[in-house]
Amino acid sequence: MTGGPFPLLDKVNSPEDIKTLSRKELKALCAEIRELLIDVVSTTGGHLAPNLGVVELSVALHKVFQSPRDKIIWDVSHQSYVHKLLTGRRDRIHTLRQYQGLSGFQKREESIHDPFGAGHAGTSISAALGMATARDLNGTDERVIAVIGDGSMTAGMAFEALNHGGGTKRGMLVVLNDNEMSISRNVGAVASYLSRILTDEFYVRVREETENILTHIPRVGERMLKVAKKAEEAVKGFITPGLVFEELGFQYLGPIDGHNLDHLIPMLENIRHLKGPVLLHVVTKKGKGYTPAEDNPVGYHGTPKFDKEVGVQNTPSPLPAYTQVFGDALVELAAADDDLLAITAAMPTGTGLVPFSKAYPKRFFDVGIAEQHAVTFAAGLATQGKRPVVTIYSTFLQRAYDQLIHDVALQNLPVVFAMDRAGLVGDDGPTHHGVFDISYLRSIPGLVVMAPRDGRSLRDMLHTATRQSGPVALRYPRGSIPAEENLEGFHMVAIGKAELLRDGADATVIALGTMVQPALEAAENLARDEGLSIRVIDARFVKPLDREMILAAARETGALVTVEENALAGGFGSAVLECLEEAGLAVPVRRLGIPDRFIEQGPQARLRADLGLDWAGIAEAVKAVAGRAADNPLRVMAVEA
Ligand SMILES: Cc1ncc(C[n+]2csc(CCOP(=O)(O)OP(=O)(O)O)c2C)c(N)n1
Repeated sequence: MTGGPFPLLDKVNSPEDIKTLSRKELKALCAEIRELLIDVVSTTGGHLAPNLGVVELSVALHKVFQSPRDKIIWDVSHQSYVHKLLTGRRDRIHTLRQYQGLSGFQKREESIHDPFGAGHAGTSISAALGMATARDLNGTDERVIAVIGDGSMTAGMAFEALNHGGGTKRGMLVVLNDNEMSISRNVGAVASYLSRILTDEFYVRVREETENILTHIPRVGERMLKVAKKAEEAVKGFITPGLVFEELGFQYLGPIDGHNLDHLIPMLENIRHLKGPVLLHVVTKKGKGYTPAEDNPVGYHGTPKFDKEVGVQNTPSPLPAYTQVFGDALVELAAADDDLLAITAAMPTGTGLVPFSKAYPKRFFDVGIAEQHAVTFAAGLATQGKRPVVTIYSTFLQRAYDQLIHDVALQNLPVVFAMDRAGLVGDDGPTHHGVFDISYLRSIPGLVVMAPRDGRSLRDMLHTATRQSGPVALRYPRGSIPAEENLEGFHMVAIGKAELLRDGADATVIALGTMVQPALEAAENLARDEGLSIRVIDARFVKPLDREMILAAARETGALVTVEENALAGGFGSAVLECLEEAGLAVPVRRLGIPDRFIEQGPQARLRADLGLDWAGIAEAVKAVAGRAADNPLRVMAVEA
């Protein structure tokens, strides 16, 4: 790694080490941290812009509070890299998001300074309130701090927690890190409200005066602060910028400049002594200090490796990503169907909806980080004859499980769930792997669940999904389609029909989605190297299952291997076993998929290989069952018949 030197950072092994640094040294430390962040993330990839935005805030929090005794909880925690640097993880920072390296998020197993793990948004205030409540029950006096971005503040859970916290009056600090951005520009009424606080001329004046009052009194006790607060209220009259939070029972302070240590530190020192719930509104700039990131905060929210001198380059990959194939297909389908709508929960870029949002702005809805609302909003639209496509990462749809069952499926509403990032996602790790959706969807009556094996089938499945009279979910992975394909036109796919891709007599591999390609390669290799004749079926549907083709394969080849990029518990292979059991067929079956544990971070190919989800792993499993198939009386009967 280049860059540096980092004379101050080199001496920081724990938050204690920054307590003695002068304000001047702390500012120099911030500059070193910025340089190191750019260095590291340019080689590892990761959430650069959010972290550059919280350098001073992280330093100020650790200067003032006593971690790990005091609990600092970062919402989502994609912006916890600076916190990691200050809490003894500097020597491993180059392993960030790498296989067996530091997580890109807070993680309890990783450090005593990480009191709560995350990856999904909107959980920090609830967790903080839980800790504050436990503290009060225990009769101890540690502080609890939740740092939440304005984007994550659009999550319903954040408001549920504010509502509860404001009512309980327990001591906790919520730092609202407001950079006016979610991943994309933040949306909704709260975003407009916060933005009014920042830009309205009156509020700007108030802010300046508030900052003066609150940051220029030397270390004050609560009584002094109350006086200051009174003065502040007098300045503001009836209109206080944080009225909404005040009404929810939080003492609102700010907004203050989150890049100014001379304001941040005294402010935190003062409010440390306050009792009850406090919300400090801090204003920061995403990407602060690195021009390419300041200019393109969306691109640098989460970035692949890049050349730090020139910034991120968009090197077109030879094959399009599934996300892009989906986004393009949706735009095409929308041209022929005025009722087709697209909904995202704060992920227009990640889900490939930007072209749709440009082509059909009135039919595109970014609802904020509000997956539950997204699903029921879609249900409402569907009752009125609209065709909503909820475009969502598999892992985030977990948030809306009851909405899926209670609001969509139970009423048999034609909502399409386009689930991106299904399967192992790679460097984001266990919080983001989309490996549960088959299990959690398969038990819902009336829901069609399918998975394309390539770009062509993704287009056809999407087209088919938008023409059903009930709910449909389709899952597709992170990454590129497997080969160059003809991506023109659309064809209907027969619901519940699998596809026979290769005939064979010694055993059958029934694969789904991403696993079809390696299954074909396994069959190819087994034919060449072992002389085995392996049947390969693309299941296409998890529900309804093509029982006919599966039972025929069991009878005719005598042994089955199922392969899926989903939890084995309750997954596709389980569905096949149930199908055999219902038919009274007993044949050797091997199920390949995700075992009953959380899967670490790492390159997708590596993780798949470790789990036997590549052609070699499939071939192994096939060899193990094919031998047993030969002795299976069922198969003998089938062959004789
Ligand atoms: C439940 C959930 N939905 C979506 C995401 C994807 N996501 C990660 S960070 C982020 C934006 C967060 O914005 P904000 O809280 O303002 O933090 P910033 O990056 O701007 O500092 C989103 C939408 C997520 N992590 N969790």
